[in-house]
Parts: sequence; C-alpha cells; structure tokens
Amino acid sequence: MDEKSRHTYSSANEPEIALHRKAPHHLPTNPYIAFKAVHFIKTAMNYQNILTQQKQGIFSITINRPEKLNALNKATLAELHQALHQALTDAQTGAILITGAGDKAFVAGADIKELAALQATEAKAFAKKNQDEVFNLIADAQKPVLAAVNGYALGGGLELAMACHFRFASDNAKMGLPELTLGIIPGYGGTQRLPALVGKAKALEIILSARQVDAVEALAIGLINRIVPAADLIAEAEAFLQQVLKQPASAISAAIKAVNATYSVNNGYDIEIEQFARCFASEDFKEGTQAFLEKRKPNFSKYN
Ligand code: CO8
Repeated sequence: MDEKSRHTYSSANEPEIALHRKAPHHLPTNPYIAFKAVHFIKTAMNYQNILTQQKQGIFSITINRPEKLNALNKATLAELHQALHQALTDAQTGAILITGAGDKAFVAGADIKELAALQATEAKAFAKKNQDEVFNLIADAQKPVLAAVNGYALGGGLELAMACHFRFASDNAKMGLPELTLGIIPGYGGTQRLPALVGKAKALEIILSARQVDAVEALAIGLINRIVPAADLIAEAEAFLQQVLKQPASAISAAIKAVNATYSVNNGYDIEIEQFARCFASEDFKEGTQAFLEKRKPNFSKYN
C-alpha cells in the first residue's frame, strides 16, 4: 500500500473507506458512508500540508512536505493547530499520533526561508503564537500524543517531537537542535524541554555543539522512549497507543496534568522567546540563514 492510500478514515464500527486527497472518485455509493466520506474528504482537502486519519480511537497527523523534509512553514503550523483542535475535540479520538511523510524526515525544522525574512518583533510574535497554538497545545493535551520520528527531527522538528508525551524513533532517525548554526537559538520550547528530558549538561552539549544524535544515543540519554525498525514504526506506535487507551480517559488526563505540573514552575519559555527574538537583530542570523539558502558554510563573527 502506498503512502497516501494508507490514510483512511474509519471509526470503531464503520468499514474503512479508502481516502485519497486528490481522488474524490473513490467515494463509496452507500449514502451514509458517502456522507461520512464527503465530510472527511472535505476536511482533508482543506489541508494542503498535512494528511489526517482517524482509526480506532487514534487520530494520525502526517506532515506532508517531503520535498522540503517536512519543514514547518506558516501554513503547515496553522493546519497542525487546526488538526490538533479537531482531534482534541473529537469524542471518537483517544490519542494522537504525529509523523512525517516520506522515509527521510520527521520534520527538518522551521522553514528557514520564512525565518530568514522575519524581523525581531515578528519573530517574537511568531514564536509565541506557535508555542501556544501548537507546541504547548500538544504538551498540555489531555489525550496522549506520540511522535513517530521517522528520520531527521531537527530544530523545530525535534521541538515538536519533544512537546509530545512519547517519542518512538526509527533506527535511522537523527535528532538535534542546529539553530545555533543559523545564528539563532531554539524558539519552540527546545531550551526548556531538552533539559527536562536529558538533563542540563547533555542539553547544553547538544544545543551548543549543534550536533546530531542518532537513535541509539537518543534512547540512552532519555530523549526517546523506543527505537523501532523503520518499517514497523507506525504499527508499533499504534499498538502502544492502543495499550494506553485501555486505561480510563479521566485517569489518563489526570496523570498527564500531574506529570506536566513538575515542568511548569518557571517562565523559561518566555525567556526563550525573548532570547530567540534578540538573535534576529544580529548579523550572524542574516549570515546563518543566507548561508543555508545559498548552500554554503556560514562565516560567523567570533568571540565578542
Ligand atoms: N527549512 C526550509 N527548507 C528546508 C529545511 C528547513 N528547515 N530543511 C531542508 N529543507 C529543504 C532544502 O532546502 C532542500 O530544498 P531544495 O531541494 O529546494 O534545495 C530540501 O529540503 C532537501 O534538503 P537537503 O537537500 O538539504 O537534504 P540533505 O539530505 O542534503 O540534508 C539536512 C538534510 C541535513 C536535514 C538538511 O536539509 C538541513 O540541514 N536542513 C536544515 C536543518 C535545520 O537547520 N533545522 C533548524 C531550522 S531553524 C528552527 O527549526 C527554529 C525553530 C524555532 C522557530 C521559531 C519560529 C519563530
């Protein structure tokens, strides 16, 4: 089965309906099923950058810009917000699974082309809006959210995975926060969530060196929950979520709230946004982002 036809709608007692974003002629003839399918296809067709499906209580969101390694541009973030809201308010959904399209990347970060055009004040507002509408929405979700990390999870991509309650990674996954190579710092919660997961020393090492961590190391330092062969990643993630969904929803939600409380005692996220925005006024930010877009090594200022 190919990547797109894997995305199907079904709920507990309904037959699965094959769904293709660009192939509405797949509509079934049964009027009830047709209504449900039309409703779903309409919703799905509103999304240009993500794919969604609801199956047996699990709402899956696939970020679908593989040609840009699923980088998070404004439109994708807006759709992610909308899909998360849909999943969180859907009575048939008990858990959420987020992954990336293709076999190369989960998400290779925020869209650097868009970032390069931002002024400091815009960067601050943009970071705050997306932290609230996507990253914190996931972290504070009262339904468990799992990131199936199927390749590169860099910058905003790793920050997205870290906002989730669980991370399962394929054996070829590579994770890191390379923002400093662009003259900025992580702006989607990475400076807060990475130390919470791996400790301060390891977090500073990963952020300041901007190096990539492979799946084996990520498991050893507590960054991910499990390594899974790439071909089995989604099935194993779904099986795990089904195991979680055997517990009562009220207790799941109470446990998430209680565990999250440990990490909400400071204003680190606001300080991250302040420091992130300050970077946008620097020459190093201009040089770092231009160098990426021109596919060359940056020439940064040093030691001052
Ligand atoms: N943004 C935009 N385009 C991207 C990105 C990205 N983050 N990553 C990859 N792409 C594009 C490439 O430009 C390329 O496009 P094209 O074919 O049009 O030239 C395509 O995806 C394929 O990428 P590569 O050719 O580079 O693939 P490689 O296999 O050679 O390299 C890498 C893969 C190593 C993942 C490489 O693409 C890379 O280094 N990507 C950038 C990683 C990065 O620096 N991520 C951090 C971005 S900054 C960030 O996430 C900040 C988060 C906080 C934001 C707060 C907002 C206000």
